[in-house]
Order: sequence, then structure tokens, then C-alpha cells
Amino acid sequence: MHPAAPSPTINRLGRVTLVESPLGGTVVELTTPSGCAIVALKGAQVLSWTPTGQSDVLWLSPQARLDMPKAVRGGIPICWPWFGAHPDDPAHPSHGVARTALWQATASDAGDDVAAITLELASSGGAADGLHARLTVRLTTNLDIALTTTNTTQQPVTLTQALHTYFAVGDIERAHVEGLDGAAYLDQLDGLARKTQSGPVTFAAETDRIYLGSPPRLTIADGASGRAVHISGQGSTATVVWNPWAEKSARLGDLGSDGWRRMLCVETANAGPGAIQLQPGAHHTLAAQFSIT
Ligand code: TA6
Repeated sequence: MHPAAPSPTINRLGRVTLVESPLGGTVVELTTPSGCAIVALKGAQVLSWTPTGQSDVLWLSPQARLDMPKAVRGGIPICWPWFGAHPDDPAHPSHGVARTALWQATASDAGDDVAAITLELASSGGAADGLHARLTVRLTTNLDIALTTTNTTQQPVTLTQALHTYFAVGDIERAHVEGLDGAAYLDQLDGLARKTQSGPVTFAAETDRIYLGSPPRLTIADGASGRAVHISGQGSTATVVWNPWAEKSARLGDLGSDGWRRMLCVETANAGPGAIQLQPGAHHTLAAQFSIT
């Protein structure tokens, strides 16, 4: 009589693995029974989040490369330590220096249905001199991301930033954003005119808006797939909503033939009037939690 076979242990432990990506750079794979996420050392950029049994929640350019100087379009680019054009010097890159820099993986964590990585960027010299950034990405059944800035200079620093998340949608014309009804926004396509949102945000043309404030929870309802993505933010003072539509997408050139139809940026940010004044020695954390139903 064979001894009773031990019951198969279901390995619920998360895993954190460094691998070489076919996109031409080193990435961190976070794996748990609930899903998988991929974080590039370039830009500390989350490139993918695929809950088990689901398609990728994030959209990524078909031209994404980690071995080129150009910022990767898609996933969660880190716009830091400024959002949009540099406030003083147009020669500096749009959306800051973090997304094209090589970050260092400095800590990891794995446990029961959790896997996490921490990456750091110490900016010495250049336009971010004296600012230190730390990003933590934590995968459970949800995806949590937190960006902490420390001002190591002796002067106050004006910080603008965004978790510039590209969400995958089945068809932008059948998607909408709930949670911004009644919110004031600056229309980037109309000279930053101040307007008020009425009802859900729907899409029928290029859309580029900085909503003032950050509701406790936003939902992207993807009519084409029936999936909903929920976004909660902390430390955020603005929400940016962007879709380039066909004409701007053709000018940008890295969204594929009609990628603009399958992406929607809803960004957890400190932008526009929501800039942060960071005193010497102070920290600020911008964080977002993503979940699906
Ligand atoms: O977040 C919206 C936005 O500021 C748009 O104006 C557009 O420029 C987009 O970011 C993408 O910027 P990028 O530099 O990544 O092409």
C-alpha cells in the first residue's frame, strides 16, 4: 500500500525575476497566481499587466524598444520631475528625464499572491539635479504603483509628474470614463480654457484634458470588451485624460496603423495648477491602484 500521496501544494508564492526582454533590455517579471506584470529598468516603466485569464490591461506601442534612446510609448511611463514641456527650458525633453533613464532595482518582495519590485533613480547633474525618485510596483490581484520623490537640495523645488498610464480598450468610441462628472478641467486643445465635465467622459475626437483634482475612484468602462478598470490615486492633484485620435496618432508615428482606437490614457498626476512645492529634505508620494471587474 503506497503511503498517501502528499496533497499537491498549490504554490501561491509570488516570483520576482530579472530577464532579458525581446524588446532589447532588462525587465523585471512579477508573477503571482493572480497574474503577471513586466517592469523595464529603462524608465522603471511598467510595460504590461495581465491578470490571470484576462488580456493585458495596458496598451503598448508595436514599436516599443528598450535599446533605443526614445521613450517607450505605452504601459505606465513615469513623467518626472516635470509634466509636459519643461517650465523654463524648451531644450529639455517633454515629460522629464525619468522615462529614458536607466533605473536601479534596489529591493524586491515575494509572498503569498504578492510580488513587488522597487527601483530608484538618483539624479545628479542635469535638470533633475538633487531630486531622488523611488518607484515601487506591487502585484497582487491588483496592481499598485507608488512614486516617491525626495528633495535633497537646499532649495524648494516645484514638482510636476504623472503616472502616464496607457490603458487598453477594445474601441475608444465605445469606452468612457466615470467619476469626473462636474469636475473642472483645462482643455489642452483650446488654449487651456477652463471647462466643466458633464457626465462621463466620452471620445469622438482628439482629447487632451487636465482635470483639476483627483476623485477617490475613476472607472474606465470598455464597452467593446465589457471590462471595467478602476483607478484610485493618492497624492494626486490632477487627472489627465488623453487620446490622440487618428491625425495626431499619424504624426506621432509609433501607435501603429490604428493603435489610437485601442488605447486611452488616464493619468494620475500633479500637473497644471496641481504642481507640488517640495521643501528641502521633504518627500512626496504619487500613487495609484488599478483593479478590474
Ligand atoms: O498626457 C497627455 C500628453 O501631455 C499629450 O499632450 C501628449 O503630448 C502625450 O502626453 C504624449 O506625450 P509624449 O511625449 O509621450 O508623446
